[in-house]
Amino acid sequence: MSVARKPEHVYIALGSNQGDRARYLALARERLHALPHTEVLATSSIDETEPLGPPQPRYLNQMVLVTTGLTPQALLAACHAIEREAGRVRERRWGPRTLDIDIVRYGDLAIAEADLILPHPELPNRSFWLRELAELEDAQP
Ligand code: A4P
Ligand code: MG
Repeated sequence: MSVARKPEHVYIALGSNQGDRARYLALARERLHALPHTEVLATSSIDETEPLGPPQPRYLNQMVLVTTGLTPQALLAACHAIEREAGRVRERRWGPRTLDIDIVRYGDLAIAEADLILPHPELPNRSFWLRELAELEDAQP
């Protein structure tokens, strides 16, 4: 994993709508905290939300604030590895999943690469993300 940056504050969105949803969110929080040069600083409360996209079970959503020295690409790869550990099978876009981890904001970075767009383009459209983000920002000293 490449470490090429001074630590940045990163907001990461967790979502689950299959299996033991709360346990998958807990697994994600634990694994993120265990990543090198990474610490979970704060966690939002958990929302139960109506599914966006095709009909599917309701989601549990939660946002976490981490500080990390990992590059955005290294962090994305780590998030995908945690999703795999949760047994996620990629079937269709916006379909049901045991665990989804999206990087919402990485410091002030704005990039649009093939596999990583920051800030996450859906942020303005997801009321639960906006609520969770505001909760974490309010909690900052
Ligand atoms: N990717 C690009 N930018 C990012 C980023 N900032 N963070 C790429 C994470 N990934 C990013 O994602 C597809 C690709 O997006 C990744 O390989 C990565 O390179 P994916 O997780 O494989 O597929 P996906 O999750 O099905 O698609 P996408 O576009 O990530 O969908 P979302 O936004 O994750 O939506 N309803 C409720 N209520 N709550 C939810 O959390 N989530 C979804 C999935 C649908 N409906 C929902 C919820
Ligand atoms: Mg995703």
